[in-house]
Amino acid sequence: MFTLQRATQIFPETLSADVVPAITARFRLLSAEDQLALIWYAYLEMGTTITVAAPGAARMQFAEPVLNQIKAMGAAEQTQVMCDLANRSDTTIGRAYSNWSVNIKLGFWYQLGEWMAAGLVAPIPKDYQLSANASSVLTALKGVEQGQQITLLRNFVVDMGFDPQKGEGQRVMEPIAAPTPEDQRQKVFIEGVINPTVNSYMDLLNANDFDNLIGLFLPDGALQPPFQKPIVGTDAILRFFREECQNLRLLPERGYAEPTDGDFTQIKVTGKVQTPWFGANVGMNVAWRFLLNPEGKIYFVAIDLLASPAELLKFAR
Ligand code: 45D
Repeated sequence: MFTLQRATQIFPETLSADVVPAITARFRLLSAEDQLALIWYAYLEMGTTITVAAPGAARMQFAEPVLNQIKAMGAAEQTQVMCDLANRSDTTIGRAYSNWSVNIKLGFWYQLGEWMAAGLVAPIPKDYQLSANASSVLTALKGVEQGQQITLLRNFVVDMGFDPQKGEGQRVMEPIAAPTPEDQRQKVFIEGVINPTVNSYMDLLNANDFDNLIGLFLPDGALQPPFQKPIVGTDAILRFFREECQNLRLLPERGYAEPTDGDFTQIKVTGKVQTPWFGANVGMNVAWRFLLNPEGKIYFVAIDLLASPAELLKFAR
């Protein structure tokens, strides 16, 4: 029978973007000053081809007190706060930051970036010289696909701050928007796959209908986001959906299904995902690897960020 460990290994030929954890590991070894400057240069350069959507007020309200506190500081103190975040130092702001959901963290940095550009918050010094290692990490980052670049930036932002509980606490998250009304929902079509669970999964996630979406999972089911450990159990998965999956756009293209041990079914689907931060500007190439029990409930699903567009078409037998 399937254990979670075995489930994670279905469709072993799927090549995920290993450059992302590799570049992230090299980034972590850099000094805080280098980290901030590198992100700044990468962010500026990306801004010439894609624009990030300004976060709405509902998202920003939680970061606002800290943002205003930083804006009121002198330049040296502002730089110190940003370095402390990058260093994961134990500070009041570092602790507040670590309790925010991913999207609040991104919104916080979005605002700081705007203020740095406007001269309201200490910018990266004009004559700042990246170390040789930092330059090489920046070159590596510029060389990967756009979907991989934004994943890297997101990783960098998620890793900052000081979390004494290592993510075990109750996170502050933005309010949950109402699901899309039934009559405005669109249905996906997946070439090669006719499976009601998989289609419902895509359609319900696209409609922000997390309460019905979670009903597709077995109570001890698991979901594995890109480069993360599986999230196990419906309580934890539902929380993850509410916290990180609002307004995603799933654009599955094709796939195939086959029976496997114990009357389970394994289904691999490839396609694109868009994040509300960049909209249709960036399509991330992903694979979904589903393992369904004989009743069609989800025991396991992994989402992989693919190494290259060629992976979209690869279905080995
Ligand atoms: O340090 O089926 C400055 C799941 C300089 C769910 C800055 C999914 C200083 C199930 C520039 C100011 C979620 C798994 C910093 C599917 C400094 C499911 C600012 C997949 C930090 C399909 C930097 C979803 C800034 C996926 C503002 C794959 C950076 C979603 C902003 C992927 C970066 C979403 C932003 C991604 C990055 C979003 C906004 C990768 C956003 C990335």
